[in-house]
Amino acid sequence: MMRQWIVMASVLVGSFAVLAEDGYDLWLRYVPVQDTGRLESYRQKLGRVTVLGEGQTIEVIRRELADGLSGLLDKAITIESEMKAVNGLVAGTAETLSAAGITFDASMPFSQEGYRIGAGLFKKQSVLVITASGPEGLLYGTFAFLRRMQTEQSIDNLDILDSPKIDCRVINHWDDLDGTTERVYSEDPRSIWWNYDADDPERRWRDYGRACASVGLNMVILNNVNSHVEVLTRPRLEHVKAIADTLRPYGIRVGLSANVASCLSPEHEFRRGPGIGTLDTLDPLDAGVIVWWREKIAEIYSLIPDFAGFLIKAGSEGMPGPESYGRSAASAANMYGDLLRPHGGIVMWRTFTYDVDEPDQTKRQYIRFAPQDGQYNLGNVFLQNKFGSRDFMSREPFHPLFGCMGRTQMSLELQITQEYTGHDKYLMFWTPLWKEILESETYAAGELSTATGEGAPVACVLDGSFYGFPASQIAGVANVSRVRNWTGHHFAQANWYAFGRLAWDHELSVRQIAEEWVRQTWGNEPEVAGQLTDMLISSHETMTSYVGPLGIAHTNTIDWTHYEPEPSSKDYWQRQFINATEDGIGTDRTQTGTNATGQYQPAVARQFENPATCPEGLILWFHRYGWQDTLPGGKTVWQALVDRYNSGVEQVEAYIEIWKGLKGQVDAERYEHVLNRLETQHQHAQKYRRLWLMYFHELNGLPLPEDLKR
Ligand code: GCW
Repeated sequence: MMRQWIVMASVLVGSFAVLAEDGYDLWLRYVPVQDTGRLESYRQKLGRVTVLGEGQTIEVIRRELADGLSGLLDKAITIESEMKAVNGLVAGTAETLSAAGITFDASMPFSQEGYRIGAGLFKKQSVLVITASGPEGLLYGTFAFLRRMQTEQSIDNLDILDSPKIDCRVINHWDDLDGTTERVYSEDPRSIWWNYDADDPERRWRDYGRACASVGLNMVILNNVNSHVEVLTRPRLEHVKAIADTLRPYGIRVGLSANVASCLSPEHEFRRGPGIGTLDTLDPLDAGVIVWWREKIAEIYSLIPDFAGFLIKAGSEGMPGPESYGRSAASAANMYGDLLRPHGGIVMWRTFTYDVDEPDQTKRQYIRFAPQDGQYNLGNVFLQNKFGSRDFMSREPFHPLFGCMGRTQMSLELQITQEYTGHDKYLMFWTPLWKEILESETYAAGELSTATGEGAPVACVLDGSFYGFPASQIAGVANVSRVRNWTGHHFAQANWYAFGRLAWDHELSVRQIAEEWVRQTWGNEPEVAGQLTDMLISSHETMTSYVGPLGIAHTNTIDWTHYEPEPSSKDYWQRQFINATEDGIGTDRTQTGTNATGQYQPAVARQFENPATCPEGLILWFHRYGWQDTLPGGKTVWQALVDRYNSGVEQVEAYIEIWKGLKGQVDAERYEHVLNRLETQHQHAQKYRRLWLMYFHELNGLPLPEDLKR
């Protein structure tokens, strides 16, 4: 660990030690417990620590407990492999516990990945037990136990039973084979997977595996959905095997984005390279195509026996698709699903296509995919759907496909990275928006559903519980690069952490996740932790106030970066998602307009159509207003917009003040780094406000705020 103790004196908090840190350790810092009472009680309870069993994952558990407990308890802890005496902690699968003579009530049902922490008996004396039916569950239980201690909670009388609500919890890396990451969202352009010149790349892979496992993530797609055909060639597959071998002990299976044109012969060239096969067609029902893919899949599994499967972007943004051969997405997804099933692999077919002939962009995915409900095989085929019908805007209503696909395993795609929301330069925590989407009631269960308490929120459609589907999947687009602290902004680590925690348990609250991360990453000092948690929780709304106030979207550049504020995007996107003219702003997507609301269940449509029940944060997404019309909240549209922009700028100013007040209470290296980024964010918030209000003012002639030039 890259650490160095710096002892600092502070008038406010007395003399204390602050670590100089570079963020590489993420939330797994394992610094000594500060609360002396807690520390004493932990030390007493953990006199001996035993990990039973053998195998790669068990070794990971041993290492993690040794490092974690030695750090937290501030003394060297040796992990024993055999049960010798009581007074302590033992981790073992149900099988190894009973072989060691430990009795433990394991009667409650476990899922394969679930775990239990509680009291057991060894030689008639009590012992603290972490157990699971297999090593992966034990790994998750171990991390959960360490998390309790990192956040300085009691470990007395524990009785915890936990298991994931979603089966496939997947990170998608948009990383290219040339070693770069799409749009450099995380400071360093280099991918952690596809650079062959890195010193000790396995160390990064291992530490990545630890981080993912610590929050329960179990699958990783290593390459961009805009997939280079070349990824399925032998040398690349051997590289993938090396990554898979490194991540396997952490319970992580690797998969790849596959390009459906791979089977074509080299004369055929689509986006991302010529074919590597021998064929003249990619028609998924063609016998030769099926044979080619069967053999390719067999080759992959001969190298990587637990390969996760394929993520597929097809018929979208220049990526070839089955539609050009007159076949549906479902026929292709099922073809891959059938071939992967015998090996235990899955297919994640993306719905992100928008070349349907329909003027309102937001309606196109529904038009293409809703008629295909029931055509996708259940079990190992998923339809991976972005959270909204556009593209990871700062706020969008939940995707209408979640409310109408009762016979299809829908999966939710989130963006952990911040493509349109400030890259790694803004302090911005996605979780409030993710929860808003997960908790959105689809009314797929009918009108009375919520009244009877049996609703069908997106979360229950997604986790399969509502329709009783056999499997479930969720994906998040990564924000990781080779930058030392992984994500550029130290606070962007929180989005990675939160994605894992929510994928595991979507019922966790925003506050719980934020506070857990803050305490582990910045320390348990209550005032500091409280301020940082509040800042994190409010940060999505803050960013939205200047990036997407009242539901307008695409207010940043349409160039490759999607980063800078840019009112000159007054072309197509401006008309679709802002639609500002002399007489007003916003788009009527109700029945009197594009009728995008008609793609939702009637109760949802009514909610969005009625301005009084439409969330104010989406009002201009669904409604068009004159500049001086009054919104249900009582302000004119112009005033509400001006106020939103102002509050966005003021909130960032408040974050800077809070952060400056923490000087000396967080380590100097991370302090300076975050301060610097907050200042950039402040300049950006002002720029958004200035450029967009000036642009609107030129259209409507209404007075601008006095201090706009600030
Ligand atoms: O809007 C676009 C992004 C692309 C991305 C695409 C997608 C990887 O700008 O970078 O491609 O969405 O999600 O397929």
